[in-house]
Amino acid sequence: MENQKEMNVSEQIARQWLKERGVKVEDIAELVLYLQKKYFPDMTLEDCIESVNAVLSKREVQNAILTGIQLDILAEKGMLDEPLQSTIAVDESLYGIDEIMALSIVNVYGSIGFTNYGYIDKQKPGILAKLNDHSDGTCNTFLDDIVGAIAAAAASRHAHRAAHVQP
Ligand SMILES: [Ca+2]
Repeated sequence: MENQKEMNVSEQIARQWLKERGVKVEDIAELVLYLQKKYFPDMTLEDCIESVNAVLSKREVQNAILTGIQLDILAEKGMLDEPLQSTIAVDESLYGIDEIMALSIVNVYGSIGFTNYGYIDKQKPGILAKLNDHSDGTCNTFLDDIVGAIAAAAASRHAHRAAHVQP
């Protein structure tokens, strides 16, 4: 019971932080639709929202969201020690830990997630383009990968489920 309660708080805060960082569930659902619409033309935004919500209910996903956003915020405020402060604040391309952390989300629904994640990370549609625009001084070094990974995992979840209902 205590454990259950703790999990709920974690999901609640993870959702709240995503929202505060400018990412709505609908924004992530749009990425899922972008990934899946050519395979499932009948898929609706509502289906995608349902899948994103299922991904957000996973504890390992919440942990990645909380850790990543926390580091982004601390870097934005200049509160990390060097060399990490500069590395994260300028989103140094050789750092790579942001992508590694995102893989813990991608893994949740198996290996299709990797393909989806790689694809969406290259294309950067919708909210991902916004998160990669550093012109307003915000640091989204971890958040862009986390959002792409949630979308990739939600797309994999949908593909797995569709494979089970279709003959
Ligand atoms: Ca990144």
